[in-house]
Amino acid sequence: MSAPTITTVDPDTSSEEIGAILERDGCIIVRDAIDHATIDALLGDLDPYLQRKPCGNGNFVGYKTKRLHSLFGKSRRVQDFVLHERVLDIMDLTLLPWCENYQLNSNSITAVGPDETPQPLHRDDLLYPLSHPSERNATSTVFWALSDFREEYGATRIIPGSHKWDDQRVPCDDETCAAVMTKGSFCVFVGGVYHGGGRNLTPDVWRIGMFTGFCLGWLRQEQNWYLSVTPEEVREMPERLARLLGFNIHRPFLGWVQDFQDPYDVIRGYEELSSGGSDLYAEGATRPVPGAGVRVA
Ligand SMILES: O=C(O)CCC(=O)C(=O)O
Ligand SMILES: [Fe+2]
Repeated sequence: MSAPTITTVDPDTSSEEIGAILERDGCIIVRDAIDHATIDALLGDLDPYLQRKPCGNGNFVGYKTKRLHSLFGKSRRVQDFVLHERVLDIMDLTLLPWCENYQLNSNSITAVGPDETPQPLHRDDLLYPLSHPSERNATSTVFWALSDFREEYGATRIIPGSHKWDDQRVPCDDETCAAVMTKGSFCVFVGGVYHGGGRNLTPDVWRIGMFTGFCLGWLRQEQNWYLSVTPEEVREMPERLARLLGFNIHRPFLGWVQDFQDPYDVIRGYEELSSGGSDLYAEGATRPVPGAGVRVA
């Protein structure tokens, strides 16, 4: 059997081609998708926090790995990665068939330090009690290389095609391949794909990655953004970002405030637009919303 590989494409590759690769492998690398100046600006903002941050203390989070969360308050550059046009195109492909809108699930730095041991192989959709294989993806993770990802630096290991495995099959290390990619590239893997951080064999190189994970719009998000960003920050950020964080409604009835209002309207102070409640969403509850893929028989 030939060794598995992760297909790498240029950022201008067509969505059709990317979609076909993702359907087959559940993962893909898009090379050189963001410029180094943007990455360096991000890392410059985050560096004081990363310096202070202790390493983890567990098999999954690592012992020589630093994880940094709640990044929106730490750098305005984060949004360039979350709202990256190609990233959102790919989320449209991997999540939009099963929801009306998807949302940000998690957004963290994982900086794998010298001498770190491999993270256990896992599926990111382990958050939810799902069986595999599934006709739909619950999550889709984008993993940005903020430094060069080489195998010996601890590049993420991935098992292409493992989104099609059932829950009995146990992943083995020799089935993985390293997501080798240059700084500025990103790797995408859907929720059912087994992966894990790699072993860092170097005495002095930190492998720095940032995941921007997304999930279906009708699932609970992994990170609670409502307490991670302030209302003032939400008012100042682009509407698309606010909606991705969950200041949004998923029809027919998820996430409304007060009189069935859209939380984005409420946080922007549009309370006076309240209609006093309406049957608009109630009607949606008795029939499927076109395109939403929600079964409400
Ligand atoms: O750091 C990595 O390479 C992968 C991290 C990861 O998969 C996770 O924490 O869920
Ligand atoms: Fe993961």
